[in-house]
Amino acid sequence: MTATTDGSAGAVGPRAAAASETTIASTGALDEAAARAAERSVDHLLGRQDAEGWWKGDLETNVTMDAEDLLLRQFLGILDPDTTRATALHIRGRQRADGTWATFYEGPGELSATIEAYVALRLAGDLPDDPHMARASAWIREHGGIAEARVFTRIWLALFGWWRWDDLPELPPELIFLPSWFPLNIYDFGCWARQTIVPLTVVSAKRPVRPAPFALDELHTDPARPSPARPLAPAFSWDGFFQRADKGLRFYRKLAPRLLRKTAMDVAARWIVERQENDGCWGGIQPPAVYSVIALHLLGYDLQHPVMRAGLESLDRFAVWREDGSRMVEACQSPVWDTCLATIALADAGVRPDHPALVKAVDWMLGEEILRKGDWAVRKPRLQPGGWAFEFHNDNYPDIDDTAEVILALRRVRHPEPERVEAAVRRGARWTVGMQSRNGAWGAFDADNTSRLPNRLPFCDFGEVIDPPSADVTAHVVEMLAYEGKADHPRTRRGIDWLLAEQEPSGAWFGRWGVNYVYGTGSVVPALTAAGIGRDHPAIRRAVSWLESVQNEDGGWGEDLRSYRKYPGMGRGASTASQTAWALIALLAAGERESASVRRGVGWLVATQREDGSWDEPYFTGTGFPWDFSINYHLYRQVFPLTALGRYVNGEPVLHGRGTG
Ligand code: R01
Repeated sequence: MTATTDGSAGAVGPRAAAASETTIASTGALDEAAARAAERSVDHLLGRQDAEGWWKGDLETNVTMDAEDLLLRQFLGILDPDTTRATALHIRGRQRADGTWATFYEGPGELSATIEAYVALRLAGDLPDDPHMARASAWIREHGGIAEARVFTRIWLALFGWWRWDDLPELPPELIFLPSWFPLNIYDFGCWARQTIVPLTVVSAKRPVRPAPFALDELHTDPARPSPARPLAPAFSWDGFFQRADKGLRFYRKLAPRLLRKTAMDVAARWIVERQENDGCWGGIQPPAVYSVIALHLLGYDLQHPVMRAGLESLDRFAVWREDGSRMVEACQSPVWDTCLATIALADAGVRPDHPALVKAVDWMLGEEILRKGDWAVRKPRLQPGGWAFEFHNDNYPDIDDTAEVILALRRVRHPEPERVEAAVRRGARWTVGMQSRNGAWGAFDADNTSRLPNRLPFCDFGEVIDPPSADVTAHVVEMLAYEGKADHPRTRRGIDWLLAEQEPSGAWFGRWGVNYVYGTGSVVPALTAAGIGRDHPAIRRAVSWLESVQNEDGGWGEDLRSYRKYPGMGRGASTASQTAWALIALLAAGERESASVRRGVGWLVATQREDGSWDEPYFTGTGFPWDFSINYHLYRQVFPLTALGRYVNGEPVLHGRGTG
């Protein structure tokens, strides 16, 4: 359990408006104010480094994490009053006036999250007639009730008999037998979905029901008929095909040879146990850990088994206990990502390359290097390991985004053992290049994870389940290779060509792992210019025009998650510190330092900084899955503004390692 280190309340609007008046008086005054703001931000960030050398901000998602944590504990019979009370306090605090819960700040009410939160509060003892509960259940019924919720939600309810297993899509454990060349084998799923689905095949084959402590009739539109039949899609559409396949699998379920099914579940159990991390978790993320614990439990692992004990203890470590007595469950933890971004930001701000804090950060990052193969080797069996994951413990799933940014960070520090750094960078860069997909770009965890079939499964009605190359990850790799002096390498050129082809007609790039076009564009422009694409190249000019066209009146930039849903939302939303910083980082890379747009943006950052050198950011600017799963990374509001201000004050990054630009 960790204590929270930051608050996140409050809006920045009024102060932002004041900014435009004060900052623009003269360039000299703005430059001075920016330098002072950067200094304050450096002090703030240095003060938040852990003694071991890492940084980590809270990773805030939504109340389904908290609700599922309680449901898991209820299912296993280990729910304790303290956890229940503190979790309920957090969930109640996130409910909105209309009775709903959203999956991001100021987002619309979301049916599945609202159902899960409601059920968790009932577990905590809140009554259906309590006003806040009645508001929620009325809203749920108006929106179709449990029948309209996502598959995950209905699985959770089926575990307690609140939903029928028969009314869920089949997910046969025999899936584990499909070889990696066969369509729809588990390696066609993105690693986060793969780790979730394998244990869920066991759960859905076992169909356990543990008696619920109360009924949930109030969440069905019609308690007598809980599952209206849905019409089938045409037979020769993909949806129609998979709907009929699902019916076929129901039939198969009754005939499945006992031994085959048992063997499949044994193989799945071994697959799961082999992937448990040293700290007891799975993949460093909460959902696979939750489902793995349930699956193994159903296969006879009792709660005292070392695998189970370690798994349950790891789940406790996802909880953040806050000063107000509430408890928030993180979906995962971001120490490697936060540490490389903080290192880059401090270096951008002019902190000495041999500053003890930076050397310590590098020491810690070097210790996190992953030197064994993981699931990625299924697609790249001859590639040698060497890379970084996002979390403390996730050796099986290093990712390309973290590896690229860690290398960029390592190169900014003068470490007393340069050969050690050099060797780690070489391994990481070679692994990254080896993970390039056939189209010349990079996904986050795997090469060529591009099959569209997983998305078609009736089971997969939530989130992204594949990991195709994206512009943001590809940009980070291109930027890293450019700083390694490899801008002209044919592999880098293919990445650059892919990026140029991927630019939208508007001039922006899509943001897969950050919200949204501001993140994509903020990632790609600095990469292209680092790789030698001229500042007057049409692609760069179009990106600059687009960024300027979406700048807010107050001088900042903001983009709402609705941009993932409808076109006019592109680049539009209340100004935030991280998104303003991304736009500025791109504009500075494009040579726009002296433009009015940059000065207004810098002015916004200066004016919205708090006394202690930090920024506030209630809005979610991180993306787990576009629209469905959003992340508020609590350190984004500190590291990205510092990089932007640092580059405004000191110019573009200067390397202290071997690489030449
Ligand atoms: C989840 C889930 O909770 C989850 C949690 C974290 C991630 C993926 C990638 C990265 C790394 C970090 C976190 N970088 C590429 C991002 C850099 C900015 C994904 C998912 C929810 C539902 C299901 C995540 Br189903 C499975 C997992």
